[in-house]
Amino acid sequence: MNFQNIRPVGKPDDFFDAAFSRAKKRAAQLRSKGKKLSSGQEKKIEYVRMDIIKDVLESKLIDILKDFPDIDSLNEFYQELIRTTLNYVDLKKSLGAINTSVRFVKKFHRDYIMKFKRANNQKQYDKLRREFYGKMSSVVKRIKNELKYLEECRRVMRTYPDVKDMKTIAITGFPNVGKSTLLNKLSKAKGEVAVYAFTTKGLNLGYMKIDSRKIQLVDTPGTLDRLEKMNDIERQAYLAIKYLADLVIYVFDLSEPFPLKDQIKLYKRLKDENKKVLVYFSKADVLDLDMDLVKKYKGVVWADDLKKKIKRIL
Ligand SMILES: Nc1nc2c(ncn2[C@@H]2O[C@H](COP(=O)(O)OP(=O)(O)OP(=O)(O)O)[C@@H](O)[C@H]2O)c(=O)[nH]1
Ligand SMILES: [Mg+2]
Repeated sequence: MNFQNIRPVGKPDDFFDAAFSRAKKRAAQLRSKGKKLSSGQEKKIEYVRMDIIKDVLESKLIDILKDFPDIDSLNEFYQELIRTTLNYVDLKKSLGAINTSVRFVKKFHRDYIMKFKRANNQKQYDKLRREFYGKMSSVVKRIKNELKYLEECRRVMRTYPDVKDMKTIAITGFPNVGKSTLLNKLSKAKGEVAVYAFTTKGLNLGYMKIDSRKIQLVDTPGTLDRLEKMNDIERQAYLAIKYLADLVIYVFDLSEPFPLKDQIKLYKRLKDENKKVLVYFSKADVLDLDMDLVKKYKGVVWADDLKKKIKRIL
C-alpha cells in the first residue's frame, strides 16, 4: 500500500473559495451574454450556481474518501501501525464524518432545487441563495476538526513504508549496532548510517535478489530491551518483526555501543515471536571477536555467506 499518494486535505475555507468563486464566475459569464434577463433566466442561473457548488464540494469530499485507504481492509501490519502512530478510532470517525457530509451536500442541494421551483421573483431567489450558501457552509464547517485531523493523519501516513507482500527479512538489534549498514550491504537501499545511536527513525526498505527471487528487507530502528515501555518508533520495529518477517537477522555488536548483556536479553526476547533467526556479528572487520562467545549462538552467519544462508531458509 502506497500512502504517499494521499493528497493534502484542505481546510473548509479552501473548499468554499473553490466552490463559490467558480459558481460566481459562471454566473457572470452567463449574464454578460444578455441584457436584462427574465425571471426564468435568472432562475436558471441560480440552478447552475447551486449545481456548481454542490459538484465542487462533493468532489472535494469524495477525493478525500478515495485517497485514504479503507482502514478495516488493510493488513494487520498497517492496522497496528495506525494504532501505534495515530488514533484509529478518531481516524475512522473522521472519515465517517466526511461520508456523512457528502450526503448532506446532496440533500441540501435537492431541497433547494425544490424550493427554487416554487419561487418566482428575484427577492425570493436572493433569499434562497443566501440560505443555500449558509447550509452548504455549515456542512463543511461542521467537519473542520475532522479535516484537520485527517491532514495530520496524512502527514504521519506519508512516513509509512510501502511494504510488498513477499518473503521478508527484518534486520533488528540494539541502536547503532550496524543494521542500516547491513541493509545497504545486502540491497541497493540507502538507509542512513551514522556514528550515533537512534539514527533510523522509521522502517527502511530494501530488496535483494537471490537467484531470480526478490526478497524484501526491512531495516528497523534500534530498540532497547523494554517491551513494556516501547516508544512509537520502537513499536514500529516490533510490528515489522511480528507481522512482516519470515526471517529475522539479529545484529550483535561486540564493540558494545550498548552492553552485551542487554543485547543478549533482547535476542532472547525474539524467541517469543517464534521466528527463524540468524545472528550476525557486525564490525567483525575491526573487532577481535571472542569466538567462544560467538559459538554459543545458533544460526551465526558471516557477511560472506549471508546470501547462501538466506537462500536455504527462505
Ligand atoms: N567497521 C565497521 N563499522 C560498521 C559496521 N557496521 C556498522 N558500522 C558503523 O557503525 C555505526 C552505526 O551504524 P548504523 O548502520 O547506522 O547502525 P544502526 O544499527 O542502523 O543504528 P540505528 O539506526 O541508530 O539503530 C556507523 O558509524 C557505521 O559506519 C561494520 O560492519 N564494520
Ligand atoms: Mg539504522
